[in-house]
Amino acid sequence: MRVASLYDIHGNLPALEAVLADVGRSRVDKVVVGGDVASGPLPAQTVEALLALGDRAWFVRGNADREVVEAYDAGRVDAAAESEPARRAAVFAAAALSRDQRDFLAGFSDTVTVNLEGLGETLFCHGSPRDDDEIITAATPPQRLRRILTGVRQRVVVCGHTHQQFDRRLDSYRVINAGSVGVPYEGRAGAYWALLGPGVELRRTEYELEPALARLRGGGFPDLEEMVGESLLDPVDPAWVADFFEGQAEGRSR
Ligand SMILES: [Mn+2]
Repeated sequence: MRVASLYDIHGNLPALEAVLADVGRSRVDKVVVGGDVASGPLPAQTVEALLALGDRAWFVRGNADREVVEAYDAGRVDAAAESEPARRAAVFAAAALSRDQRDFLAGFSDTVTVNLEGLGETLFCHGSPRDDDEIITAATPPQRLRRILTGVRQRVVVCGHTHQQFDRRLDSYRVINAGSVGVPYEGRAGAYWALLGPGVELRRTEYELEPALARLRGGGFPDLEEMVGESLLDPVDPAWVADFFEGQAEGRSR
């Protein structure tokens, strides 16, 4: 089995379309979507594109998918009333989704396990195997990563959530971050994903930013300029982002 793993799309439909075209040329058996699909500029259209994959795709729940469903169920529809950007994005998405689309998100799995050619049993999760909101980066200290991996049976773990690709080894484990399709923190624009089996290929798909931005701006997403600024137009330094996330992780270490 050979899979394309697509994480952290965040409502960036033009980026998703570019990646799906690339995936179509890559002879994969399945697509694993690693969560955080709708929370962003074009929520409903992005969910429709994913639904169209049908049984070619498996879905892992991200923290943002969970927050969108929570916002939908609580009847929160006023994004402007939310002071925090992630909550604002969740409410914006919840207000855009239909009941069927909400049910689709609510049906995502905590984790997905796939037996991959050349890699063996591989665990796909969003943040970490135990928590969809837990941070793992290229800079996560071995002691903390070892605690996170305690009890994980699979030798290969694929995660996302921090929007930056890596492929690292610790003890007998290989931990891979597939990167972010929609909101990468890579220091360079593009749509980032991973092709798994037999090897690990960290991929970057280019797409034309100007027409993409015009479509994204049409969605009325409140934090669009900040989102595309820090990820695509004037990308922040990836090492700074990893340090920033590690600082957050330090604050709630266990
Ligand atoms: Mn995310």
